[in-house]
Parts: sequence; C-alpha cells; structure tokens
Amino acid sequence: MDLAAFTAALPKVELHLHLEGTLEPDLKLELARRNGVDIGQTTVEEVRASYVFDSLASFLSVYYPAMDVLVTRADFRDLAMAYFARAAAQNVRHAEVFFDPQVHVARGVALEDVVLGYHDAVVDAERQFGMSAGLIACLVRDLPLEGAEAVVDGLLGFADRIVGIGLDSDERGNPPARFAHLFARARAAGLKVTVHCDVDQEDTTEHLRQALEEIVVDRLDHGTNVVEDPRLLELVRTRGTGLTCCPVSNAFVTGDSKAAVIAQLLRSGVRVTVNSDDPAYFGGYVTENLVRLTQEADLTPDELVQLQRNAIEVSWASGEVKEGFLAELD
Ligand code: ES4
Ligand code: ZN
Repeated sequence: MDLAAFTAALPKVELHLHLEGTLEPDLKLELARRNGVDIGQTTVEEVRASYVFDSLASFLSVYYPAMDVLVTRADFRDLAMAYFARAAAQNVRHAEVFFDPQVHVARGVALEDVVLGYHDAVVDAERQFGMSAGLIACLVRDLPLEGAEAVVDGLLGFADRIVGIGLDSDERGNPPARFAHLFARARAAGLKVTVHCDVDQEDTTEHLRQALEEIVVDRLDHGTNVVEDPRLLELVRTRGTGLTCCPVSNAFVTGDSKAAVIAQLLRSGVRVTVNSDDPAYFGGYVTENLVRLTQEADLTPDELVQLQRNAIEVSWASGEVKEGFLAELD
C-alpha cells in the first residue's frame, strides 16, 4: 500500500481545527441565502476567489467577516456537522475543535446559541459517525479584554459542554500573560488550557515562555518555535506537552510548511501532532496535512502511527476513548 493510502486508512485524531475555518464556499452561500445576509458573492467560484492571503493578518481579514452568515443555533450545528462528516470520511475517530465565541457575541448572537448549536453537532456526530468530539472556546486575543472576560463568565455556565479554553487570532502585541487570570478561572472550573503560539510571529519566544511558565498550558497550538530556545524545548519534552502543528496552514501564513522542524521534533520524542487548522481556507483536511508532511520530511509508516499515538495521548478524551483508539491503531 502506498503511504497516501496508508494515511487515508489510518485511524486519526484532530486537535487543532477552527470550526469557523471549515466554512466551505457552498455552505457559506447556503447560510447567506438562509439568513438574508449579503456577502457580496453569489457563486462558489466567487467565494473561492475571495480567499486570498499570504500572512496571518491578511487571512484573518477574510476569515472574520465570513462569520456573518452564522446566525442561529441550527447554523452552528450545520457548520460543525459538515466538518464532522468530512472528518469521519477521513477516519478521524476523535476531534477537539476550536470556536471563537467573542466574535459571534460581538455580532449580537447569543452565547447559548453558539455553544448549544456546536454541542448539538457533537452529540449528532457521536450518534451518526461513532466519533467523539470536544469543544474548545478560544479567547480572541486582539479583541478588547472585557469581551473575553464576559465570554468566560458566560462559558462557565456551559462548562459541562466544553473541554477547554484556547487563545487565538493575531499575536502582535497580544501576549498570553494578559489572559492568565481568565485561564486560571477556566482551570478552576475543570477546563483544560491551550494557547496558540503561531509559527514565526513577533515575540514568539516570549509568548512561548509565558504560555509554558506562567500559564502552564496543557497543550501548545503550533509552538514549533520552541526549537529556538533549549530551555523551553526541554520543558516541552520533559512535561510531554502536546504540540498541534498544521503544515498546510504554516505554508500560507509563513511561506514554509515547517515540515523539517515538525519531523525533527517528532524524531526527538516531542509529542507532535498534525492537524488542519482552517481547512476550508487552506485547502487541506487532516489527511492532506499528513500526506504533505510525509512527502516533505520522508515520514515512515511507523512515524505516521506515532503521530496518532501522540495525538490521542495529549488529547482530553476519556480513558475509554483513548484505550479504544489505541486498540484500533494496533
Ligand atoms: C487562525 Cl491560522 C490562525 N492563527 C491564529 N488564529 C486563528 N484563528 C483561525 N485560524
Ligand atoms: Zn489555529
């Protein structure tokens, strides 16, 4: 069997996926029509042609306005179900997925409709596809802090519907330490904590240091710049901190998939995982990300299996789900 077929058949885990980043052009048009939202495009080709970016900032300036088409609880459920269906078709058995509640609340959508809509899909995905999933609410680091505080207040009322809190969006001038008090509150409510330290951003090393030493994150999203600081690298290795890497996304944001450094980390025993980030925009779901890394860094079948073992180990799935997945991998 060739490696692409091996990868497609492999049971997989996805840990770095923004639900709003799975908004494919056809669903965007359907939701716009359903809700009477004028998005300025009327065909799939036009929507696709509007997806042009070469940096994190230029990507985000396309990504956030697209969310206007999401209005009702059913819209959020439909978006997440479309992703879970694609993931299940790629043999993703467990997924922990991000969403950006602040952006929706700022548009006048009730937090409850966002969380419950996405949670409806988690329940349906289990029933329809036999896959498990968890929701991670991200704080949007470049929006006003008061909004993040209000959203955390609200989210604590839904703590049984989510598994963790994350931090995403534009890193420039938005260090993780500014959100430390909110992560502490989330953790006290039993939630896990993960922070985006995107590749090659401004102050990358300082942001990694704050995430690891001050917030003491459970995982790092991207995080590959730890290789630049031997002390932080050692911390990640000894703690077994998971890194959720996204090669196809990296190529858009920085012009480099970072395949070499991801493979180097994997081979040195760091718990690296491979994920798709914003697949509707970057054009690759988890299988395509694994295939790209395999081609660029010459991964072996054993290394592909190791990536999935890493992913389930650093996931926040139940013991039962973890054991079931490891048995499937063997
Ligand atoms: C994101 Cl690529 C990326 N980086 C930071 N925040 C994000 N949210 C969605 N995609
Ligand atoms: Zn991300």
